[in-house]
Amino acid sequence: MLSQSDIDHFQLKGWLKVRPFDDETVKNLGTMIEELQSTSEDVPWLNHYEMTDHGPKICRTENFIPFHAGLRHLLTEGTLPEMVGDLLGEPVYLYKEKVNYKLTGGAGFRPHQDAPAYPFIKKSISVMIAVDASTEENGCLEVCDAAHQEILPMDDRGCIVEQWTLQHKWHSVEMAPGDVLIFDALTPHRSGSNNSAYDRRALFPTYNAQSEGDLRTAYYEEKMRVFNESSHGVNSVRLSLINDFEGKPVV
Ligand SMILES: O=C(O)CCC(=O)C(=O)O
Repeated sequence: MLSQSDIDHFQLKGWLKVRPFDDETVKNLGTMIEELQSTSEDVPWLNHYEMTDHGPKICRTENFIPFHAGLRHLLTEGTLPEMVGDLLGEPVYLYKEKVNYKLTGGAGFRPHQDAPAYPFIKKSISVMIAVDASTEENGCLEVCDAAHQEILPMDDRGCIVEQWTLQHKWHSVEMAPGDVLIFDALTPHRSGSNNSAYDRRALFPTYNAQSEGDLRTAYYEEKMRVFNESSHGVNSVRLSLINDFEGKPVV
């Protein structure tokens, strides 16, 4: 499915942008994300909210594949897990899944690697599937090339220390709806806030090697255990086991 030059690009740079889906699949993706977004009351999955200059907004939905057959199919069968398996060198399990909405006025994410936020696994790969166009103006992802060999020095939020961030070159990865960015859990990335009039919704599944086990349930149990025991403080919205999100809480 991926060419050798795709695999070489991923191994060298720590990320790869591809466009594997037909128009129908991209259209269905938009419809499925609308379904998640518009069901806000009494949902069996996990929704998170942030306060923006335009009022409270949903910022993330996660742990939804047990309840949505279409998204379960997209994330666990066929193209996506096969491509990620080609890059990881063996078949993969879905480790976790989330939608980051970044609606107009939504906040960005500090420079970080995903690996410190992912217990139980040594190696994982995340995927960003653009639902809306993702641009510099509405807070697209920015990455550092070829810096995915090790865990980098972190601050007390679990984010990459400022000194490293300032000394390395970051570049934007703009995406059209349906574009797919695959990146190593050690690839440094960050994103700005959405300063445009257009939402920037994206679906992010993360996969681990099957040889490490099927750990999705264990991941969400651990995440909820930690969330119930501690917080990032009253001024933060807690989305992750690290404190990378810059959004303000809804009070
Ligand atoms: O959605 C974004 O802009 C960045 C997402 C991200 O880095 C994360 O959720 O860890």
